[in-house]
Amino acid sequence: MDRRDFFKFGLGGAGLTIGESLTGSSDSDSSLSGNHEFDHPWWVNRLEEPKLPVDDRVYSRFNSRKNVFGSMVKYYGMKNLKELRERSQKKTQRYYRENRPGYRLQDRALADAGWVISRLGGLNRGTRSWTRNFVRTPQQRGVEEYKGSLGEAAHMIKAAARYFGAATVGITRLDRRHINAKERGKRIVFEGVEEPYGNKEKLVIPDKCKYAVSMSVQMSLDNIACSPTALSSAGSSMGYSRCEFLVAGLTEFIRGLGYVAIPSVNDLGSSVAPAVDAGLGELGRTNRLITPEFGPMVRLCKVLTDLPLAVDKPIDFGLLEFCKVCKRCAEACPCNCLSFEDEPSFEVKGPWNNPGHKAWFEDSPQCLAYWQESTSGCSNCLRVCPWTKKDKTVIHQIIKGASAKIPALDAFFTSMDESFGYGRQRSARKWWDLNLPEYGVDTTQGKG
Ligand code: B12
Repeated sequence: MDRRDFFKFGLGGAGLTIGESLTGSSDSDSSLSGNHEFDHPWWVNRLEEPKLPVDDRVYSRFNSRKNVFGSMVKYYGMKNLKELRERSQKKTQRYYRENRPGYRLQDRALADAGWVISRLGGLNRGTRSWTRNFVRTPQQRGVEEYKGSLGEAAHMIKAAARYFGAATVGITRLDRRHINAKERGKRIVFEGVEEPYGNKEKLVIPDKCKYAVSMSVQMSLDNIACSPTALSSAGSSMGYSRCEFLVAGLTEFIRGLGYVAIPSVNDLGSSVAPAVDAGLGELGRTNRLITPEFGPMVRLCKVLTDLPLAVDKPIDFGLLEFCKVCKRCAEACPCNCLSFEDEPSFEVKGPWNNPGHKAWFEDSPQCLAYWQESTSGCSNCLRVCPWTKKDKTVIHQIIKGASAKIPALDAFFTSMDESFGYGRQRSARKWWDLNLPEYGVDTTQGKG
């Protein structure tokens, strides 16, 4: 039986029954009706607290120096690092000589070029400057700052975020513990000031910035499917450039309303934690966010603001239970860096993790070392995740809904997904012949 037949005669029939009964129950459940057009599919529940707990005695602000990029020499040793880089360079040259698909000049040039807009910004720099760029203030226009109810303001911000390229957007009260304590040698502090500012020692966030707008940007599945090659890296780099455009646009918009806005992509603090709080998704076995709409195929960014906004709640779509039995990301990891433990835990793998939150922590130095070994980065854990799906066929919606509501089916769905060949590496040579949509992503996906 092939995939089509299976859907037609097999689970398709059973699935429709499950789907109908689940859909039926959703109508009467007011907690699922959510807040207007940006809400998730019907099978997603809102919760008061994220499912994975935080230990308040331990969880605190992270020094970004401890992540793998900040402490390479410490985690690998100078000698190993040098050898790793030399090996990587030699391999890169060999791949050029072999004209190996996914590692040719055009593949690598695409991956590099994908960074083009991202490179215009950094922590309080360029497109991510903490001060107004060019937008005119209400004062300059001779009017008062924007005034709307919390709900109206949130509605407006979400519309603007979508317009600037967000796939999904959520709002949370800012948990300051998610903001790095230190970055690029500067302390990040909160002070009772009107405007954010920076000097040689510190970066200052005004106390009044109490909200975080968390946003996801889709990555091209056709690119990530080619992991681990330069074409999958192009999926990441393009995602970063689109995040850059998104946060730059949204911050200028908020400033134009007369409020403070601080843009952030990878800098400033965790992008994953506020996304969990704002209900964009759940933390998965990858130790990354998995969304109901796009699975793990999203990059994340955020904007901090003092514009008063209605906030969203965290979500539950059965992901935690799913990840407990699936483990495909861990199996597909070429450097064994992901956890195979059944349960997430407070126990960190090393100083590169921030203790005090429950997760499936990963061995990050192994992951980054493999980026060198592969010569082009890696996204295997994203490629194989059963939540990574391109189409929005009814059957996938039904399966996602069934998984959200009936965890006992998770193991079955995982094995079916694998036997149907989902998640296999695709041809990097053929990528160039695909008739891709804009930015390589289907922007109508996830809205069904
Ligand atoms: C440094 C970094 C890495 C390092 C590893 C992290 C480290 N410990 O050094 C390396 C380079 C290896 C890496 C690899 C990858 N990364 Co990375 N990485 C980052 C970065 C820049 C900083 C993260 C960090 O400081 N971690 C250190 C501490 C905080 O880690 P931790 O304690 O283990 O916590 C992790 C999670 O539990 C969560 N988190 C942190 N605090 C809290 C608190 C709570 C309460 C909760 C629930 C979660 C949570 O975020 C952390 C992610 O590392 C973030 C951007 C950002 N600002 O968030 C991107 C980011 C997390 N990475 C991302 C991705 C996609 C990847 C890769 C898949 C690569 C790729 N192809 O794009 C792999 C996945 C590897 C894996 N599955 O293990 C995305 C994740 C998007 C998503 N859907 O969640 C991010 C957000 C970048 C982005 N802009 O989109 N990454």
